[in-house]
Formats: sequence, C-alpha cells, structure tokens
Amino acid sequence: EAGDLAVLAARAAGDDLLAPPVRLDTVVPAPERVEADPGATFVLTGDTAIRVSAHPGAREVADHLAALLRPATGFPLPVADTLEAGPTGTLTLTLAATPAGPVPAPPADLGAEGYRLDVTATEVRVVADTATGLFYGVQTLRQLLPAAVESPTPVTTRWALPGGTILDRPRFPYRGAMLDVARHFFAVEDVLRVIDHLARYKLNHLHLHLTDDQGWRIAVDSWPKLADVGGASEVGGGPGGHYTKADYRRIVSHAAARHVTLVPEIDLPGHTNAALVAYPQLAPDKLAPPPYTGTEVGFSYVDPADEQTYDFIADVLGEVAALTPGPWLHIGGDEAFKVKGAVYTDFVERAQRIVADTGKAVVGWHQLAPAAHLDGRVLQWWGTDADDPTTADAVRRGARLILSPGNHAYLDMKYAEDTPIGHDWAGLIDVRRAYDWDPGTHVAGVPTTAVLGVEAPLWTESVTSLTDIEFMLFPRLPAIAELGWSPRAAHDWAGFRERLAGHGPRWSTAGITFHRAPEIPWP
Ligand code: TNX
Repeated sequence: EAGDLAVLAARAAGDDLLAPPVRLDTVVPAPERVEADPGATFVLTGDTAIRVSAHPGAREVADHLAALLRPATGFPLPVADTLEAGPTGTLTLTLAATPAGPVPAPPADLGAEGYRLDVTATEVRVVADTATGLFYGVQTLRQLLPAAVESPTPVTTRWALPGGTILDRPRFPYRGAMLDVARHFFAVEDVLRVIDHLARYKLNHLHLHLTDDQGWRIAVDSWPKLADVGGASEVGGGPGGHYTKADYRRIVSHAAARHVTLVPEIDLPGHTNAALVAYPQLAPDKLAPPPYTGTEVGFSYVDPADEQTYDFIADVLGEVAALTPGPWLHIGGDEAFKVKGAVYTDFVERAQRIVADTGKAVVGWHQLAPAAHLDGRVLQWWGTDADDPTTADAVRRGARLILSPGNHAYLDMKYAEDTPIGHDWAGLIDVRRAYDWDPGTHVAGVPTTAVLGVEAPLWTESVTSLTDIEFMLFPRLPAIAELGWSPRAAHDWAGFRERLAGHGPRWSTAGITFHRAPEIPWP
C-alpha cells in the first residue's frame, strides 16, 4: 500500500506517522480553560485551507499562521477572506466583531486578548473579539502540532491536532521582557528574533534599554553625536553601534505584526556616560569623560542644575515618542547615586512632565517612587526585598507596578554556580525560582489591582551574542510568561515542568539555544 510505504519511508527518515497528537493540556502559558475531546483529532493535510474574517488585522494573523505552517508541512495552505468551509479540512479564524458570515458566538468576555479554540475532526476554529486574540489562538494552535512544525524545512509526519476546546485570556495586561542593547549592541535581526520568542509565549511588550554608560543606541536628529559618538562603544571595548530611525521603525513594525508593543527606555539622570562623551555640556563639570567599557554603575549623571539638560531631554523624548506607536516612555531613574534627595525628585518630576507633554505615559524603575504622582505613572519594581514601603506608598498615590523582582525575574542572573555567563548579585535563578512567585501579591501592601503585569529583564554586561541571549531566556522566559498570562489557580510547578519539557524539542527544531535545566524532565 502507498500509505504503508509512506509510513516506512517516514520511519526510515526518523519521522513518526503514527505518533499520537500532542496533548491539549500541554500549552505554555497554561490556558484559562481546557476541555479535551480525545475522540476527535484534526489532521492537517495538503488540502487544508485557511479561512478568515474579512478584516485587515485578522487577515494579517491568517497570513502569519500560513507562514508558520508552510515551511515544515510543505503544504500550500491557501488563505481566503471568507468564512465558508473549504472542501476538506479548514482552519478558520473568526473575528466575532466582524458582521457578515456564520459567526459562532464567543463567550461574552474574551476581552482584548482572549480567544476560543475548537478542534474537531473536520475543523480547527479560532474565535476572538480582536486580531490580537486571534493571534494568541494561533500561537496555541502552533503548540498543539507536533514539534516538527518548528522545522524550517519540510518534514513528513502526521500533522495531528488534539480535539477539544480551549477558552483563554490573560491574567495581566502587561507581559514583557527587556533587552539591554546598551551594554552590548545587538543587530536589528537579533532583536526581531527576540520579538518572535516573546510572541510564542504571549508576551506583549518589549522594553528596549537603549542608553547607558557604555553606549547610546538610538539616532536623535537634534543631537546627532549621541548615536554617532556615544554609540561607538560597548562593554569590553567592542565597536558598539546604534539603530537608525529606519532600523527602529523596522523593529516597531515587526513587533506590531506580532502584537508586541515597544517600550523604549532613555535612562536618566544616571547611566548617561555615553551621552556625556558626545555632549560634555550636559556633564556637571562640563568636561567630556572618556568612553566607558567597564561594568560599574552609578557614577555618571546629566547636570540637573543646567537648563540645557531639560532641552536635551525634551528633544530626545520628543523624537523617541514620535517614533514609538505604543503608549509608554521609560525614563529609567535607577542607580543615580550622585543625584540625591530633593535634587533627584525635582529632576524626576520635570522629566515626568516632559514625558506627559509628548502624550506618553511615564514608566520608570521603582527609584522614581518618591517623586510626585503623575496620571498613569507606572513603576517597574526590581527589588529583592518585597517589603518596600516607599513603593507601596507610591502605589497608594496612584502608581501601578510592573513586577521584575531581581531574585526571580532577572534573566541575567546565573541559573547555577557553574553558569558560564551572568551575574549573581540577586542570587541564582533556576527555573523553579523564576516560576514560583506571584506577581499579584509579591510586594507587601500592593494589591493585585495595582499590578499591571510582569517583565523579565535581560542585562547584557556578559551577554554578547544571540546564542547567549537565547541561553538566558530559555527556559526561564516561558516561566515568567506563564505568571503574566495564566490564572493563579493554574499555578503548579509539577505540572509546569512536565509541560515545559515538551518545548525542548520545539526549540531544538527551531534552532533556539537553551539551557538544559536539570530540574526539567526533557525528553
Ligand atoms: C542593576 S536593575 C541595574 C543595571 C545592571 C543590572 C545588572 C537596574 C534597574 N539597574 O544597570 O545592568 O543591575 O544585573
């Protein structure tokens, strides 16, 4: 029989046409509700078609789905803007808000990012109120196919999806990661790949730490030497680099297509040596310091007593705001050890008003807490002692928090003593430590309602390549993603380590470097 021969040929090639489908309950981050229907299996074939609501955002998601599935399956997977079923199997993406067509009623409260996924023997259907919800349904669908779906080249296997229904939506609206492109500079392509990694795990914000002592990484037309001079250095003496405005726009649009919002950070008033190298008039002593290639912190600052400093801030934040479609501007504020007391809070209050003048909302490290509250202000908490009355007080005055506890969420911390790169000032962070905490109750006196979400920062003093980035992200980034997305009731270390284990082969197939953490039962 031709079918038997295909099975034999596939076995010989190491493929398995008889493998059972992935289990419906192995998705990371864990969905809100999963109801398996073990009797039903959908099998993707060369005749499968993709159908989508006639809506530009939904169409973009359908094209994204086709682009994800075509390389490994080798199937044509035509996409059509109609909800009518195809001749054989159909993958249907339905925007519930779209008027025409046979629209299955979604539950009333999928919200801005939720989706419903139904897999039957004849159809895979994703329904959502928004294109973002459809996008997340597609990321789930991808995880329900065999790991071979991550292959960049065609594989012969049985492209089975497990039957059942998933109803899903996030716990927190802000789920992010930070990449420090200042300590070491990373090419646009590397940043785009990091965005792809975020999207897989339903993270929706990328915070770019664009400026620090060792380098200034974004072109600013009104102060051109920031990038040209201040960008030409990095930790260890390498050449550094910077993003042109066109580069930055490429990052913005790649992110937007993956429903990721960019959060640019211009770190002020400290962490500014690179800016002072370029423009000594911003320095307190008006002397150009040498470029800095070490890893100390807290020594540099822009002159808070000079009006030129505020012109510089307004120009820079104005240009960065104009390039950034998202609602946030991050102004740093950490470790400005030489700007103290009222001088610091006055500086921050002026910087916050400059942000507000650009139409964006202020995000800053939690050192901003003592400054006056401004509408919409968000503090990013990176402490290690959850008893932080100053932050709790800022929350009482109206601030919301992004949780990045140094001893749980810092991706630059070593996994173990023998991890070849990374720091240990906040302790060692193995996968369990990254996973076992609750953003909703972590900081004393801060209610869950004040928590906007979570972010996992990657500082790059010792991270010099995309391989290093991936090694520090995987497998901890999915742990943080689950804290941001999944309902607290789903939190379960024993279950998480089993589910995560199945992702190892996906990463290997996709060419993603990861740490084979000993506490995960990798297959
Ligand atoms: C502290 S966390 C910093 C960074 C360093 C990091 C290294 C924070 C807001 N500031 O400047 O890169 O430690 O882990």
